[in-house]
Amino acid sequence: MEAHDGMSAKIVQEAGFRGVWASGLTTSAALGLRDSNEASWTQVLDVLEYMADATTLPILVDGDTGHGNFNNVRRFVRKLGERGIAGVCIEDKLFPKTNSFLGEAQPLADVAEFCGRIKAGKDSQTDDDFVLVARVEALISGHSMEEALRRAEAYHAAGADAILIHSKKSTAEEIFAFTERWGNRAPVVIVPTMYYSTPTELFRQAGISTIIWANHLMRSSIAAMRETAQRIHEDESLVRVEGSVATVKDIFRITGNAELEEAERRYLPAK
Ligand code: SPV
Ligand code: MG
Repeated sequence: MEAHDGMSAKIVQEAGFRGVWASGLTTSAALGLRDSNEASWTQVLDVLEYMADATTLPILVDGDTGHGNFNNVRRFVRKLGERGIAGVCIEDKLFPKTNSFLGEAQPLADVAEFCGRIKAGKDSQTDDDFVLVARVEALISGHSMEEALRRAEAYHAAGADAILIHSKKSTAEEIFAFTERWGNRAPVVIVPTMYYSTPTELFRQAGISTIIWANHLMRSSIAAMRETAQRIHEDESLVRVEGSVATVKDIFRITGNAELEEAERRYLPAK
């Protein structure tokens, strides 16, 4: 489940999910930026540090294109390791990236060059359990299923732990066509933002390993924040919003004030 800061990471954990997707789109959006590598990779790391502190869940980071070539991937993966991040997903496009749902026929990375990014990432992990997911953009960019499979195979051979096959179709047909021919050679990850009406059970039956619900906490917070701001602006009063927003007490609870009170009893001199 998507998160974009410490608070949303906590909410993902509270809801019972088993992992956090640190989305590039929504982490950028939370900073008021476009999903075009406008935030520097160190600014992304800073956000990830807050997220990692906020949750005990594994975090899969959207590493975009890896922020450059193999050398940038190496450094990025090392720094993720220092922050206890569980894995990274890199996509076979060029820096600076453009969100997959914008425009048509975005240029793809050369396969051999992208395999170098994958190998460099895997060689730089500091924890044996660190996961590198290789994201295939061939279908999104208008290439054939053969090209998607050729790329997935090459990325798997280069050491990717899983393949994210991305699609912007409104049905999951091409996802199922891919999984049928891929045959679970490596775990498959999907992002059903556009083909959201397909029942999850069908993805399970197709052997898909992981589903990323990629942006829905950001989108729900935009809707909620917009409504609250408009109401307060119109009414010049809090009366209409008080019943529908989270309480201040809830903020104290989520951010762990009870722990701080307990620590104060342990560490501050008794009065
Ligand atoms: C993201 O959440 O930033 C993703 C998924 O990469 S998508 O927006 O579908 O490209
Ligand atoms: Mg992204």
